[in-house]
Amino acid sequence: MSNGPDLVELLDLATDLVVEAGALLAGGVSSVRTDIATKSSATDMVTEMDRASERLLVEGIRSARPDDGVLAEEGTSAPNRSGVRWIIDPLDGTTNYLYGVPAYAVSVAVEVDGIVEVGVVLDAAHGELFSAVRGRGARLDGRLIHTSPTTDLGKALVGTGFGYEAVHRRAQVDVLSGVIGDVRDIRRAGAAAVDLCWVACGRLDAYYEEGIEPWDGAAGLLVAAEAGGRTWVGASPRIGRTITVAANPELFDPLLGLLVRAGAVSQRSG
Ligand code: LIP
Repeated sequence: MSNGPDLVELLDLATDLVVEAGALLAGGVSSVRTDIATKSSATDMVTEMDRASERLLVEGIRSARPDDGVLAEEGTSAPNRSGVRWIIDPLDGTTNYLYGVPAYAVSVAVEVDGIVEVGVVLDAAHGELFSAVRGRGARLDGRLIHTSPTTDLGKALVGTGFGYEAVHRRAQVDVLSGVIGDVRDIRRAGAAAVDLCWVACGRLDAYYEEGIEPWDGAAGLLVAAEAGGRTWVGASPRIGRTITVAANPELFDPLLGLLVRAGAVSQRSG
């Protein structure tokens, strides 16, 4: 019998904190344009609300579980002395948030011994809470969810996104031009965590994106996988970063094949 942490307790703590952070973000949605800094490029913005949400999440984790590690988008990093590490995006979809586009999320994943066991994503604008515990399915507001039944790539609605650096964006558009003619259509919602949860509940048939960061994808990847999807994070030689792919099981191989053809992936792997 394992002495690992209680995953339901971790899920409950993650859920409480994510909901609190979502309420904090809701309170700041109309006042955020006054304090904007940039990160990797002029298009990569961070607001005081990204930082405030991160503080709230990290303080909550520290007070409940002081020995846990933390990796968070806005720079908090704490060593892991308990085997548990929290991977946090305090506001995924910052650009949407700044413009009032209703697709932004708080994303929290909990890793135990290097494996993500719990994922919680709050689509804060819609108040939709996605969650998953490894081996126990994925849920939207408590109800089990499943990936779409679409079997034909030509009829697939595929989500993607673009990085912040101009050189990467141009390469991503080249890949997109190799994909868009072979699928039903493309969506760019602007928050990778939301995209992955939409694959989980069938609003998207599939999603791929080059260059997202661990905090963007960690929780959503578990939600998508627990909803029956196939997920993969591999190398994207074109931009020297990672590529993240999630799809229902029928579409995963055809999509990966298309991404190989479009030059985003050098060899097939699942
Ligand atoms: C962003 C996303 C978006 C993606 C960007 C970026 P941020 O995260 O989730 O969908 O295309 O590359 O990673 O910066 O808003 O947390």
